[in-house]
Amino acid sequence: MPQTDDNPFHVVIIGDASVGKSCIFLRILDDTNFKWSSRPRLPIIEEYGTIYLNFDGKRNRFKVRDGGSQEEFRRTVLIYRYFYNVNGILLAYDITKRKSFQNLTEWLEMSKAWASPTVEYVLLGNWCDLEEEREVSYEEGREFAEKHNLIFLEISAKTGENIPSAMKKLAKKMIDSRRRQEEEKAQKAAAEREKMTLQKKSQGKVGSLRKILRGLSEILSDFIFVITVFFDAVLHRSSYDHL
Ligand SMILES: Nc1nc2c(ncn2[C@@H]2O[C@H](COP(=O)(O)OP(=O)(O)OP(=O)(O)O)[C@@H](O)[C@H]2O)c(=O)[nH]1
Ligand SMILES: [Mg+2]
Repeated sequence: MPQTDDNPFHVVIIGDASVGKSCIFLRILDDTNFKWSSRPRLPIIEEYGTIYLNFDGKRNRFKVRDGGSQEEFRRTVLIYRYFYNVNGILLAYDITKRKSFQNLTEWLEMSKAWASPTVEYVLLGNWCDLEEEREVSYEEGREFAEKHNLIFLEISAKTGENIPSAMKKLAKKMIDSRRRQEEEKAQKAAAEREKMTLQKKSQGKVGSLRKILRGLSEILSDFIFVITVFFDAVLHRSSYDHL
């Protein structure tokens, strides 16, 4: 079995009420055993689940959270809890409800305000099984995603279409982003180490120059002392000679 990465990735699913967040969440956790029901899911306030996905011979752990109905927190500072420590965001709207698409800008702004600047996104146009009730075209979703640099997929929590693929795409982005951050950190640390070594070396050079100067000044003062004694002796002798 591949080695498991100890450091999990945190993912949160956000979007307007009833866009299908809880269904998407349950499908991500266990797509094969997911039981479809047309009844609304119980409003989950905050629910966590863990999944494992393998990439490049490594088993990666993902802690996924159903963002729940954040209405009561949305305009309060408590919203920070939804984005705290989050590496990836699944931002969902309902293609049969234009309002949920229009609210994406607000969700994006809110998440950017509270989440880490390195957070990765996948935009999900849910309910794509209901083509006849579509209010938001695929093109509109794609344009929004392109404008905000997000990966975009239309999905259906009912049929399961594209949901595992959406999670895999987000996972890959988060893994690449973490790798980049670790590489940048390692490069910074190496540059810092090099700077310290250079500083030590130049301090060493200045130190040995100081030692040489100190030695020279000692020799010079010894020399002056000898000269002074010599002339002193010569002068004294000439004054004794007088007597
Ligand atoms: N046809 C269809 N119905 C869906 C889809 N996704 C969700 N639904 C329906 O929408 C209802 C609400 O879905 P939830 O997953 O509870 O939505 P939510 O975003 O979690 O809602 P809140 O937690 O109340 O904000 C479900 O019971 C389904 O009946 C979908 O892709 N297609
Ligand atoms: Mg829900």
